[in-house]
Amino acid sequence: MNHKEIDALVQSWIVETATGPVNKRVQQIVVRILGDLCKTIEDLDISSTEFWKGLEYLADTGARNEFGLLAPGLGLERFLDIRADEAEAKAGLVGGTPRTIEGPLYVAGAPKANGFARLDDGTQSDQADVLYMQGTVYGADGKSIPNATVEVWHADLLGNYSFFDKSQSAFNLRRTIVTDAEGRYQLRTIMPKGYGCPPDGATQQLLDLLGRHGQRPAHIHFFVTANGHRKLTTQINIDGDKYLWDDFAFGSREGLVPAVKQITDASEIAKHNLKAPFASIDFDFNLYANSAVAPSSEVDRIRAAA
Ligand code: MBD
Ligand code: FE
Repeated sequence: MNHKEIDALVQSWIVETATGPVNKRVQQIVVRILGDLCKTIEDLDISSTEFWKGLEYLADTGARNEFGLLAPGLGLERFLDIRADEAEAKAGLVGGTPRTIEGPLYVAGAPKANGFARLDDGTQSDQADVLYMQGTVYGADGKSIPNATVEVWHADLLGNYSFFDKSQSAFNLRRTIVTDAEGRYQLRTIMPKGYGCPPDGATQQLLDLLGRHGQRPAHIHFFVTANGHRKLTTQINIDGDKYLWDDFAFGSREGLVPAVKQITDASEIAKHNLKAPFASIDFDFNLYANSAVAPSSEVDRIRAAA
């Protein structure tokens, strides 16, 4: 069959059969994806067995709730970011802190703190390096923003996230920090480790067939929100990680790899209520003002909440 014949068939199945109200956007998308799929089946001579194995794979991915992991693993979440960057640039929004993927592991409702929060519950303190991270949230006018919200979440030493890992305490390594009068935030936590896809999961199963690994470098996630400004979804990476520029989810970006300083000065150690040297990261967030022309920076997707 040629592509024109396939298009005609898809029209006959999806468009010409409509007898009730049509959601034109859904119809447009279904016709396009169905047509592209039929063309793929034709061009690659996909067998019936291959087709059903593919459907079974998608069903398994859904049953394991892994579509949120497969999407970044295939580059799709990065693709949405590239398009969002392009739309912002077109709207004249440039120079802010780069966005990067949200990933599937955010949980709404983390405890709120003013100015400062300790993220870790102390369980892994024996094995972990202490990390302090601090900075200022700036608006489009270059002025710091008091009462901005910095939501932060990251993995533990095993690469696991609380809530999804039921062995961790509630909201371990998750907080919502409200900036102080100078627009500053500060957090104390444990230095995170990288994440690996569940080895027996659907995402890793496909990655194996593609000869790819399922590892992410150590990173810390942020949502930064403030009145009058666009929501920023981003991460920082921990410099020196073996997977820093080899992230299976394509989340690493220039501008999101701050220096990690080792603080060894005795008075600094004492000031932070510590007894040993610790790591420190300075990182500011630069937001864009709300824009009437750029697409919304709020992404409506189902997120866990606790
Ligand atoms: C993560 O921690 C993550 O951030 C992404 C994008 C995918 C899987 C695990
Ligand atoms: Fe993550």
